[in-house]
Amino acid sequence: MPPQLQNGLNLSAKVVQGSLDSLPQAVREFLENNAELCQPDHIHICDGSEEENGRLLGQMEEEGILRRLKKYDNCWLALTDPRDVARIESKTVIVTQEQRDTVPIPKTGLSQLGRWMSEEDFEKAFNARFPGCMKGRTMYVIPFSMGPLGSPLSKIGIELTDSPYVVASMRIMTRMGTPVLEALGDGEFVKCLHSVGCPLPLESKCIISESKVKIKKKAEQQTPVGASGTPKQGPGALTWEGSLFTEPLVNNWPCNPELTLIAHLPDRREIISFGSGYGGNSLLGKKCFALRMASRLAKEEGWLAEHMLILGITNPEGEKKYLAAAFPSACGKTNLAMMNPSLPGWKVECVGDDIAWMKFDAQGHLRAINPENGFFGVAPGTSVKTNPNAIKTIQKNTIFTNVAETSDGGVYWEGIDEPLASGVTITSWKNKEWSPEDGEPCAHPNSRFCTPASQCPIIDAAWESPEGVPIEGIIFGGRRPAGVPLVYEALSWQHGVFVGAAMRSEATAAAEHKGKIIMHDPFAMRPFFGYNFGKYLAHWLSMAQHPAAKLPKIFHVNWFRRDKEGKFLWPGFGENSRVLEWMFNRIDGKASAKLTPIGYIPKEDALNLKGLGHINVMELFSISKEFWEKEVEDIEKYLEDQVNADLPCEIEREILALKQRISQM
Ligand code: TSX
Ligand code: MN
Repeated sequence: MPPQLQNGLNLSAKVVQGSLDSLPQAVREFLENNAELCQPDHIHICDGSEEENGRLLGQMEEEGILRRLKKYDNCWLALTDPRDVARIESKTVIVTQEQRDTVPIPKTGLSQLGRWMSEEDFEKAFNARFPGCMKGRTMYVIPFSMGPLGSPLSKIGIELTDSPYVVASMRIMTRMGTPVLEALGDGEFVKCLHSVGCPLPLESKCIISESKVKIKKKAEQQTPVGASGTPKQGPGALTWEGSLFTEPLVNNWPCNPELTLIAHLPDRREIISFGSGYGGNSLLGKKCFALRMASRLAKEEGWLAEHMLILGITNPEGEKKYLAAAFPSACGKTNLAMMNPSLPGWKVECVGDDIAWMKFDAQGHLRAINPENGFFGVAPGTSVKTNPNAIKTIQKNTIFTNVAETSDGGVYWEGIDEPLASGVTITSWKNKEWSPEDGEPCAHPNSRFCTPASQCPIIDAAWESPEGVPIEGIIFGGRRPAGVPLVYEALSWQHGVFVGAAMRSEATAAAEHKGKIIMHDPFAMRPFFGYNFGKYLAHWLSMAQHPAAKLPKIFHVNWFRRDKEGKFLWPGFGENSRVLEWMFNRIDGKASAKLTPIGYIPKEDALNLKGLGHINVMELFSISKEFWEKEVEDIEKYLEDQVNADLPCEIEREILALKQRISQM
């Protein structure tokens, strides 16, 4: 049968691996419909095998997409187009019938809690991008499981992509291949479609047929995909024909920054990503599925999908507990997840460093799985001192992106804290000879390692347990140079939910500001909410209504408080085990606490400081009336403005109660 007539569809693509007949019917239909639309030359159904992976890596090496790092075993370096280095919030949308299903309508200005696109605008944007977008390329079919295969807490997705980099990365970050299709059977799956948006041959770039001038203008304006939808320019005017713009690829990294769009359609269980190969935009199992889509599913199904690490901690008596922790960026979440405790006899083991799916079981235990299979971690700052377990993890089978390369085939980045052997030179992420005097970083600040979780020396024995691990404590945190004590414990579940909603952290401001500012990042989920944050808060509060729920204790930590000279008051890293010890004992009812207006803090001597040298405990734990008056006011303003009519009254009550307690200081 000629390929065009397969299944009666106008399918011109040739299946080069796997067979359509072996696919579950719904997967086959999903694939055929999109192959017809995107018109790839080839279709490759991924089996997930070692051989397949080896072939893809070799092929990418030949095409100059990857370089082998000869200093290590099966490690690779990808350098991206410098325009495609990070997630782009302004081009990430959730499509629902009603705007309010996606975001609360703010009192003033724009919502910072997500971006809505109407179904009509999405339809236009989709049709302007996908027809013919994979011409000359191979469409890979990636069956993947988020969570251990077969776990009742796991979910399956199928990603169609024209990027072999995505295939190799998804193989690390998820359980991928034929066993997933077998587990799927006729079950439900999330439909994921991804294209780099660069059909071949390259001279047929996407153009706007009206006039050259208009396109240029549009590109200069950098029109974001506004809350109101697509740019004014009717997307119907876009076509793939012609060859007005012949832009050579940068670093052999295909992407289409002008047309980048990452869309979530929760009602249809679909994720659609165009124009970017960068991990957060293209590895659709991670942020798109495991956080945005999953948080919506979790609300419907009565569980929690959270931006949290999971760790196991064992005391010298051999008793073990699991904790989950949410931190905004630049707080060292991966470092905590893989920490070596300084306290003698204590052990920390890693279940996951980024995402937790949690559900109360029939006994009322909050059971958590890590839906991922690898770590996609920020490289700069990772060193033998800050995270020895991560350094050991990435020695083999790892894909690095946008780090620098040493002339002996190793990796390099800011804060790697490794001396360079004499004569060894560095090539920066921009593929140029680099020296420290250049004034530019050698690695991109958002450069990454993508590495198998199984290689982590302290991976927890139960990290793939299908029933999940029992979470007894939840930690929120932030990078707060002033005002916020090292640790405090919430007064109740409701108060803990408020503490999550009130999370703030020091962040590098947008280019126009310069310097650091304290940003709101509720639950460390601000860019990842899959639905209205007000409804998300109500969902968290509703967990207390679960008939059998043994609610975990909720804590807030701040490793980053500074003294008047700007010095950190707390040594952090392995010494954070002292804070975890206090939490551990609080959960067991064995550690004493002092009630303050913001929550419980360790009572005199309850925090183990043995062998630490001088710590200014007074300053580390001081709670100033002046600071907290301002803090609660800022939080109230933010929540009233951003969550507005959708702010649950329980949270309003927590704000008032906190104000009251502070006023009585
Ligand atoms: O990851 C960090 N953690 C958590 C570790 C388990 N970092 C790095 C943050 C950047 C991602 C930290 N930085 C931590 C921390 O607890 N604390 C600090 C601040 C700090 C930095 C350097 C020192 C101390 C504190 N150095 C000395 O005291 C010598
Ligand atoms: Mn993350």
